[in-house]
Amino acid sequence: MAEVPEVNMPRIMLLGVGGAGLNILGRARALWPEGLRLAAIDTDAQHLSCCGVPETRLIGETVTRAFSTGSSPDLGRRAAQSDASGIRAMIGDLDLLFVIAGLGGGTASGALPQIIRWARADNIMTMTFAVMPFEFEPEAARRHAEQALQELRAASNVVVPVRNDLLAEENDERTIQESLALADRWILPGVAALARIFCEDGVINLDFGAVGAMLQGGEGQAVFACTEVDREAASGAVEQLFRHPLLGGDESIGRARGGLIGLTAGNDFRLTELRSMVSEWSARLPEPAVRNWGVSLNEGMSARLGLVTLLMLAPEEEEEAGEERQDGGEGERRGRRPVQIEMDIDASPRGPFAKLEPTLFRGQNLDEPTYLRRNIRISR
Ligand SMILES: Nc1nc2c(ncn2[C@@H]2O[C@H](COP(=O)(O)OP(=O)(O)OP(=O)(O)O)[C@@H](O)[C@H]2O)c(=O)[nH]1
Ligand SMILES: [Mg+2]
Repeated sequence: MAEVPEVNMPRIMLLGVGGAGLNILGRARALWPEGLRLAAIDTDAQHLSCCGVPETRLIGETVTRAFSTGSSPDLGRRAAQSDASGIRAMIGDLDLLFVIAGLGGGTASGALPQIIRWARADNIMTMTFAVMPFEFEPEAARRHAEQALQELRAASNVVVPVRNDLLAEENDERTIQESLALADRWILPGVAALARIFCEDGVINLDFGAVGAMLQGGEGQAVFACTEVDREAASGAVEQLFRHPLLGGDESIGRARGGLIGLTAGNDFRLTELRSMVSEWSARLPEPAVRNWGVSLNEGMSARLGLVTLLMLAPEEEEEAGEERQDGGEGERRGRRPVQIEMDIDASPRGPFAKLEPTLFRGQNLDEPTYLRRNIRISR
């Protein structure tokens, strides 16, 4: 009789990069599923030493002398490059790398895009949760964050920008640390639930192969939200999830090319409940989005129900481009709208040569501008 191969769970790591990444991972130790490898990378030795994450890696000691980069993405990038082999060895055997980082400082903004590129080169799928700075932070922080986000989008399978402004409550009396901790509470349960559905032996795990295919096809843009309700309020839970500000409303939901939903429930969760929630979620996605779902059962959740959804989005411009897409290169592959607007040029065919004999060559009049002869539209 043929031997049944051992069941392989995907090898997953949750990595915090830079100060915010370390804080977020450290703050919620109780949430992380058993068996999930937790790791942290930073340039700041002191922060690493007290973050409470089991596996830590100090990078760029020769670049920043074990201090932070002082908000310099350039130093962050150099710090990563100076420790390339160590970082690659740390992540090298993974199937999926979840990353949490705050963009806008120097370490994560500079080092993370580089780390993600190495992961991709080693065929590791990546899912990055990128906390974006508050509006009130310095202009340079927001600029560095946007730049890093673009680089991450180009390199990652999935990048979920999580805007701090959307997370923190306004006009309250909390300290900065309390507000950040509160903001983190919006991100953490969702990331933890996703990780659990991938790596715990749940009743119905997400099919890693199917999700992998969906992520591989990703073009970097994604949104994500989670919610938890009383079991009795379960009928409104999917609607509540879709109203979550992090999903960005109907416009962004309408751009979903693929999605997954993960449910966390008690052991007495019924099949009919599951069916109705998955159908309701599924009906909200446009065709022909790929749909994946998984359930994780958990003693402690008998009176509650947790929902997390991740939607992979088509780039914003694509719909506007419609069938006019004609650049045929990288822009087309990634669905960007080609900039192809006709310039308002005086199109008198022969211009100053109008009174002369035409210069004919292989049937073409060379006195006419090439763009007219070949019917080329010139972009502005
Ligand atoms: N939600 C949340 N956001 C944070 C937290 N700490 C920092 N941030 C955000 O993350 C951004 C980047 O800050 P850090 O993570 O400290 O920066 P870094 O990557 O360590 O870079 P350097 O310290 O400059 O080398 C900040 O601009 C904040 O918007 C946190 O604990 N929670
Ligand atoms: Mg730092």
